Amino acid sequence: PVQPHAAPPSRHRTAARAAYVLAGNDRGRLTVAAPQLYPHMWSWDAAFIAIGLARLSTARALTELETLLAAQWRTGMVPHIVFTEGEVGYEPGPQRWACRDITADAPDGPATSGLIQPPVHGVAVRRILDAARTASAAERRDVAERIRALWPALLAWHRYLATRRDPAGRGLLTIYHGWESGLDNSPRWDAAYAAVTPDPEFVPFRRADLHALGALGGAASQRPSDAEYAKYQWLVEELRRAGYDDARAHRTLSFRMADVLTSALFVAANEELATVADELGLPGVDELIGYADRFRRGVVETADERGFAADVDLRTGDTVRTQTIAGFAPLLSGGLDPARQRLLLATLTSADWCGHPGFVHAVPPSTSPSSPDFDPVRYWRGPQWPPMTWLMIWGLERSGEQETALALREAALDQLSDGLFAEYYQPFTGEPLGARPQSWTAAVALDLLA
Ligand code: 2M8
Repeated sequence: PVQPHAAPPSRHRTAARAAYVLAGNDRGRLTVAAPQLYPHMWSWDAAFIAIGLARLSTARALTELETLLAAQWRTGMVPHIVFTEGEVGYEPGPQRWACRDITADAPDGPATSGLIQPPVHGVAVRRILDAARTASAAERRDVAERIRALWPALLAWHRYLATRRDPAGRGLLTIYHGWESGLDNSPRWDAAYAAVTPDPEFVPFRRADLHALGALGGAASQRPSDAEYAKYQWLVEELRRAGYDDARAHRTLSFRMADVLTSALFVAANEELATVADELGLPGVDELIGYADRFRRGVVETADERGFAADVDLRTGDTVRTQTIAGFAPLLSGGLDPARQRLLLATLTSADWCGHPGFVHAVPPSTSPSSPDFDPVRYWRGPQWPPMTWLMIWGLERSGEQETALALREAALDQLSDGLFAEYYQPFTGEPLGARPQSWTAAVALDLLA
């Protein structure tokens, strides 16, 4: 007999495959972002992975966050990469960062990078606690205890961001590198990168990413260009020369952007953690709500008359308006007046975005196909990224926009039903691009299918 609410069998298969992918990328206490291209732990990947793992095992999901937070710096910074020992297939590797040789702020444990990534970890903590709701009393107790143990690290991370990454208190987080945004080569950063000039003496290192992608059958046209990479590498060098010191970085780095999407995610993470604190009787509720309020104001202040948000170049003071997915940041932070909220939603579903008639799946592209900067295959300049779709669905559901959320969810599930869990997708052909299987893609699939 057909069960009216049972998911179609192909969805069960997709979920099973996603779980299999995460198990395959599991190295015990961490999940590598993608075995060939990214054989280490990445900070915001780990958060998405924990969100997916929470559907399988709250204990294993917590382990992921514990591993990441064990690599926290003395400043409270959570590094964007935690290196797995013995893996040499990624550049820049631990020798290039040399964090421990350069600053006493770096941790004694595993080697790390010296940058950050968007702080979605609070969202993951909330999801793990939610997943435990239907678990046994013993599991619920264990989850609560482990979150309690992580709490000082989580608070220190948010305090680091709110102070050292927003010293002027404007409610926007500063990034020192496009890598910090997670949207590495997004057109958002083109103007800023135009002013980054590597020292002529500086010798760029090998493009290990192209080598790894080539082995997977992918083309260089799917990754950032060599010219972009030379600048990425040079900024790492500048950061080393600044001793990984935030005060010096704010003064000396040739890339300093106020990142509106990271800031909106910070708002959401603060709100989520505040509810966790409330539920578990943990300290810091007022502080977290204070951060959420301050950064929500910061995000909304950048929005235009249609609610579309922008980044700010802190070196020039320019507001940088680009047709990228970051414009939808207010859907994650909240705070728009109802009229602009409606306009922003209409933009999201319009032909300039998800509703483009040529798209195979109506999910948001990283850059609008109407933008002159759009490139359907090149990384963050056009392709659709499943974790971004997940964030939009999550933000919409959370703010009560159920109808749009549901349509996105269905489109996302269709895209993910190829079972390949690619890093990103060509919007017009549906072609899987980049690394595969990519852990965070499998993780968000698992969560959406649950
Ligand atoms: C990509 O970034 C790394 C650098 O951090 C790279 O290209 O080598 C981005 O997509 C980033 O958002 C992601 O966290 C990382 C690992 O999946 O890969």
